[in-house]
Amino acid sequence: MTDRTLVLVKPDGVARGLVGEVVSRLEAKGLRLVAAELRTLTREVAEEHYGEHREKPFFGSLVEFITGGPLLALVVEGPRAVEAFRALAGATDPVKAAPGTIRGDFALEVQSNIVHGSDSAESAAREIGLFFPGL
Ligand code: IDP
Repeated sequence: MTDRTLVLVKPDGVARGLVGEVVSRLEAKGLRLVAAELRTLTREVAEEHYGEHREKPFFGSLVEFITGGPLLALVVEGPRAVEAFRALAGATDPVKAAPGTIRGDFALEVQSNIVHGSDSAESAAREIGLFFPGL
């Protein structure tokens, strides 16, 4: 059974030159690239993508951050792709993320945590539709 998930190398990860590192890790794990595009998000797409956080105190700052420069949007596939990439990414708070994970190895701040990965099959379908309509 092959699943798909949406992965973002967020603007901090692109600015720090970590695109190759992230792609290398997910390919090494066995996940396959289905789509890839470097783009700067509009506020509308960013607010839709993070819609579940609309009421959170960090929402405005999160939208500024995610629209603040180019990000790399990826669709990847493989067995249990959602769970597999979340394991590679590590915990949301990089200080709590285990060493050996992307966030655990490369980040210190909760907002600038390098990568996004869909958190469920339902989120993946919604997010892939938002970023790559028609895929
Ligand atoms: P996830 O990215 O690990 O799924 P979520 O809780 O869905 O984590 O949060 C989405 C994103 O919002 C995080 O990756 C991070 O960039 C940002 N974020 C989460 N919590 C905070 C916070 O307390 N302050 C600032 N930014 C946050």
